[in-house]
Amino acid sequence: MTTLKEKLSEQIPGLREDIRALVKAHGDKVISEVTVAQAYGGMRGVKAMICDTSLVEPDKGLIIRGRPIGEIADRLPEEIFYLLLTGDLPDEKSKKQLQDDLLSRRKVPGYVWDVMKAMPKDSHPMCMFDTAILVMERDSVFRKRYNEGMAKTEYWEPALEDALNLLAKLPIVAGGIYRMRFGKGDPIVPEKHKDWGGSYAEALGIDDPNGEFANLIRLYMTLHSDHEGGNVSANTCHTVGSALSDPYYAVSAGLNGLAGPLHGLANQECLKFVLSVIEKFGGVPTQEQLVDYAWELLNSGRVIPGYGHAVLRVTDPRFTAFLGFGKRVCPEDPVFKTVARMFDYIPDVLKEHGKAKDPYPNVDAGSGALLYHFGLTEFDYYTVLFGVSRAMGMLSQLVINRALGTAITRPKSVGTDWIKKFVGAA
Ligand code: NMX
Ligand code: MLT
Repeated sequence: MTTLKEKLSEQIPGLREDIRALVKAHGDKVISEVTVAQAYGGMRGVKAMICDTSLVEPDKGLIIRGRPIGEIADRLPEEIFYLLLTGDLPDEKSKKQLQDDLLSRRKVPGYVWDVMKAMPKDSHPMCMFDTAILVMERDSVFRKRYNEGMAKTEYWEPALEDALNLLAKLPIVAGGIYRMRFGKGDPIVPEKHKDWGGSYAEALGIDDPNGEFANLIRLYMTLHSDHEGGNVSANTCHTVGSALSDPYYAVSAGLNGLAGPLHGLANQECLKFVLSVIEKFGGVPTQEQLVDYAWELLNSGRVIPGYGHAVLRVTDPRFTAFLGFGKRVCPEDPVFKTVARMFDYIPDVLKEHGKAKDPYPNVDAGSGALLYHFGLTEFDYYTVLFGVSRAMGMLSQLVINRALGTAITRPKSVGTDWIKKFVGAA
């Protein structure tokens, strides 16, 4: 049995030396160049940051520490967290130790609930979630130790403490926000499930007679855990953390980015779209109805939520995993059937439209239909689920960055006048 901390303590000196030697020997090699279009276009494709937890291959999708997500989708999310951090899946004893550790840290301070109750009743659940994380910042071990004075080589240890404390509390906080915001009752302290994902399912308080809802939440947590370093939430978290702002500040900041409709909020937008289609046509739409409606949306200058990706050029394997779950658990559900039908026809519409570089579904295209099937119908909440899971990726990247002494992020910006002069434009 090796605890996360023991394993990291063993690995970190070697990793530091490895990178030091790599930069010393090859620091002047060019790995990327930037065109004017990329500078104006969200830096798409520019290789200018390091992330060792996972990689997104355009033709394969998410690969966590060398393992394609489709091959590890049945693993518990806490196993994935261990994998993200260390590069290995935990053995049974190490997994149990991590689960027990998280259980022992999960008590949510009472002031969090006071703040949540004081927020306007129509606050977006993501705003509540990000705020809850931010108010817990007062408990940051990293900030306390930094103020006391610690060596750079020690940064990762309190960062890991914060990561474990935060991760342990997130399912309870997020479950409580769901219940509070949508009038479901007081927050629940889970008793039945001892694993992290199962505890979250229980904290939501959704009726789960055969355990499939808990299975869905476990799968959801595993699939959304990480997506390399350049996506908006990870990149934001990375930048904020690089200033040595503690993990509470950094994760809350990253999640504010996840709350945008082009990023994590696409899951709520997608279900809204699916439901609007069903309402418009009085049931699961035919191919013709679906295609016409998609064109109507595109012609009015709107995006089809859940489709397209900045990196992927194939069907997102995370979508495929959700589709497989739906086929097994609720193949006849009209909302799920509509999602599956969209998958049959929307890619061709987007290809014909010709704008989106990736006409295929991403992770957000199918997840909402499954949550809806189990009675989690308040789709304003869906991005919080994404956020609880993505905290695993952001936190593991943060801990590794503090261990490796990653520099403060500070790229150079230039103005449009500079670009014009540079390219010789009039
Ligand atoms: N529907 C309609 N148009 C689209 C779509 C789509 N699903 N995807 C891309 N386009 C358009 C895009 O708006 C852009 O138009 P314009 O030239 O007028 O600005 C053009 O196609 C080229 O964009 P791409 O280079 O293909 O995409 P980009 O890398 O800029 O953006 C997304 C990627 C994911 C932001 C984009 O595909 C999108 O807006 N998708 C819908 C929202 C969504 O599902 N987001 C979730 C992403 C996953 N996540 O969980 O974060
Ligand atoms: C993600 O999971 O973060 C999204 O697919 C967006 C991205 O990778 O850019």
